[in-house]
Amino acid sequence: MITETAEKIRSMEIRGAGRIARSAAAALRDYAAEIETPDLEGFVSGMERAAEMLLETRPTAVSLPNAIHTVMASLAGSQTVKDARERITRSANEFILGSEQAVDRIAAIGARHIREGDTVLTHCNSEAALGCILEAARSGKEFEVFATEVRPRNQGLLTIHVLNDAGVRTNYIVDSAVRSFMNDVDLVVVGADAVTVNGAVVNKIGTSQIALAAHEARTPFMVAAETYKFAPRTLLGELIAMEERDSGEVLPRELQADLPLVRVRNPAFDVTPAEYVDLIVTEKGAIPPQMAYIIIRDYLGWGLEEFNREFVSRRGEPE
Ligand code: RI2
Repeated sequence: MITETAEKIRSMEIRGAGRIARSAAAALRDYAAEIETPDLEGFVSGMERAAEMLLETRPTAVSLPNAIHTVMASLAGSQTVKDARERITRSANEFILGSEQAVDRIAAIGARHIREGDTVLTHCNSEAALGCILEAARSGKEFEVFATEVRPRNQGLLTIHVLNDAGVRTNYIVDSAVRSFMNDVDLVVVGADAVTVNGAVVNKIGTSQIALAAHEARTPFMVAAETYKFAPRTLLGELIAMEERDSGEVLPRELQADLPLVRVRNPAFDVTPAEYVDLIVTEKGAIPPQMAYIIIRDYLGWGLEEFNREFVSRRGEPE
């Protein structure tokens, strides 16, 4: 079960930062129910191995470690295997429900920023970003969307199907056409895989170019991100690992074989600095990117004490 979910996340059969977080929480819960061991120690080490396996699948979306650590933290203080199992189940279910509610809340808040007659551009296939667009459509507003193709995995195809089914008029463009249309766009809405303490947004490759084009055209750039996509460890100077996927996704390996001097690169994400982001819509409200630390402190529990504890545990006591 764990190996199956891990493989689906790695191969992107399960994808999207929120979805992978929820499916990891569900996999831990289901694994906890099936581990057969009479002693707590065996149970905990089995769960730790499972957590490790899920953590290794994809490195960038912070929602994944945040979900796994939340569920695993519930094991602290458990007395028996039964108790531990119940804690994992409760915590995983709470995470999944909280995540679904967060996406709904973000949709409600984000939709207000889409106005009647607007042209909205989105990139990739973000549940949180699309939620805002779909909610605006549900509320009866008439507007138009530009959706990018999103090479090399073409997640834009998923997006245009959803928009079409929801009755939203949509233009489908190749990634490189963004700047040509930017002057017609009133608002860019994208999701996030991670948000750092200084408000930088990590999202699907191409996002930062779109942000640059939006900045140049003075088009507002809005990010839809649940609080569990904020990365507390960036407080310690930790960088978000950028996934580079198999080059065969960009150019079939057979074709690469004829081009010995060509190295095909396939970074899956990029970083948009805070200065290109106008608004981050979270389930707790919309914030400017400069307020990212408030989310990390107030909702992810990383205040001064936690920072110092973690800092000392890495570097040792100061002299
Ligand atoms: P939600 C996706 O990553 C995209 O980068 C998308 O913008 C982001 O996760 C957030 O998606 P991938 O799994 O959580 O397609 O909003 O690599 O669905």
